[in-house]
Amino acid sequence: MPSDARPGNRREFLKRAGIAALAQPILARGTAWGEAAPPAAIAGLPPLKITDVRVIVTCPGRNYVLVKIMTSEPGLYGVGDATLNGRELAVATDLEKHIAPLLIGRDPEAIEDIWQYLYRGPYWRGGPIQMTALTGVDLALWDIKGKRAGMPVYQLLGGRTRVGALAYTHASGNDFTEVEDQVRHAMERGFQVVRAQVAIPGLQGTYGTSAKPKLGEAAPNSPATDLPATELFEPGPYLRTVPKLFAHLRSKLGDEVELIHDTHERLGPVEAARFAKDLEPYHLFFLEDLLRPEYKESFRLIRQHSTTPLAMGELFNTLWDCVDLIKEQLIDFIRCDLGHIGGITNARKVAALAEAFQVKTAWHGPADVGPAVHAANVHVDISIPNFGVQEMVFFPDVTQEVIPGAPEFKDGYMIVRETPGLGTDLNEELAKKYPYQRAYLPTARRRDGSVQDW
Ligand code: KDG
Ligand code: MG
Repeated sequence: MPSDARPGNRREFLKRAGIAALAQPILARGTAWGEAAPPAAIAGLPPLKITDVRVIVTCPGRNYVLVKIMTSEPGLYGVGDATLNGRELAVATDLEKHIAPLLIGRDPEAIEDIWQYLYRGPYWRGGPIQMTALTGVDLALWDIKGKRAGMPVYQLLGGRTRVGALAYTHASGNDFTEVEDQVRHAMERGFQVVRAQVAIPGLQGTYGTSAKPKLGEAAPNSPATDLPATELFEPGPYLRTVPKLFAHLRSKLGDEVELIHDTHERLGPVEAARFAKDLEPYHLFFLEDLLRPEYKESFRLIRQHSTTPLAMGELFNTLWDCVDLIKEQLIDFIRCDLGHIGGITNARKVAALAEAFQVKTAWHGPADVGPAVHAANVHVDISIPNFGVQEMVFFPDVTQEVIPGAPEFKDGYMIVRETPGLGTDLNEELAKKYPYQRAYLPTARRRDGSVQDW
């Protein structure tokens, strides 16, 4: 029976609203005129209400935004992550000033209803800032639900489909030998899948490598402060260098290790098609994010020319961003960021859509989303049928002290904690010792000074 259909609650609500004559089921949902939905009694447990929403911004190693949702049950709270790299304070303000007041008094068990209310309710929907804020709330609510049920979240999603989530890590270097050494190192640690990036000769700073623009080499509008560094990108040297890297890696490491490369949305359609074709002989696990997210239709051209498996999606914010690429089978892996697409609630829908079209998941898992997102990734990974691979990071000790409970890496797989909820937490007192520090992602330009996607 739907929670709010219970005779007692419904009568009380209608009486309060003074609209007994309009006693239609739709009004009994309780959200009309700003009323919070009446809390439900579930399996003998008393009704639950959200009593407080705390937003914590902290920098244990790097900036993270956390959402802590308190409930009317003593000691029961959930923690979500709402970190958006370089725009942390915009998300924190959205949560504090606009979203928190809407949540007080609501039933935290009604996750889908709250999700819909926060997504469609404000009319001006979507975008990375609002969708990251929504993720923070969504993850905290799933955490509460799991804790209340006494189960890890993956159990609530249908239970296990696999023992762990096949994980990949990053290898990079200033030259091919350095990258090769790092791939070997990752393989020794147990990784079966490794992403490989190399510095491009002649360019200042290369995405995914430690090659940074040298001081004094940065563009004049990029002073050496905590403002963004400027990198230089040219497609020619990039397109010539990367296939040679993979030729080197295959000749030195053989065929068994699975290799990934991230283009970071930098190429035009013909360049991308040629690049995917040039990489074909090296049998990549996938080639990631070839094009800007605005140009999804150009994936048709790439598909016509190459059998290199394609992955796309870390900049997507909605289910609808994914629809065309999936239903036309233009990609092989959908790699949304659970932290920026509205959390577990939306990821499940993306995964189900992908399942229908033979597309697998490869959720984004960088260091700039916090442990709660990484935990959410793995809860979804191990409960869906069409999981592909999971990007992961090893969080530094300081991050793990402030935000404990990130999933663990074991023999090539991510293993989620068996504790109720997401398995992650927040040490609020310790978090205060690490205040926010302004930081930006780098930006990029072409040789002629024009803006290039970073
Ligand atoms: O904030 C930007 C990073 O999340 C992104 O550069 C990482 O592309 C990335 C990846 O695949 O991990
Ligand atoms: Mg990427």
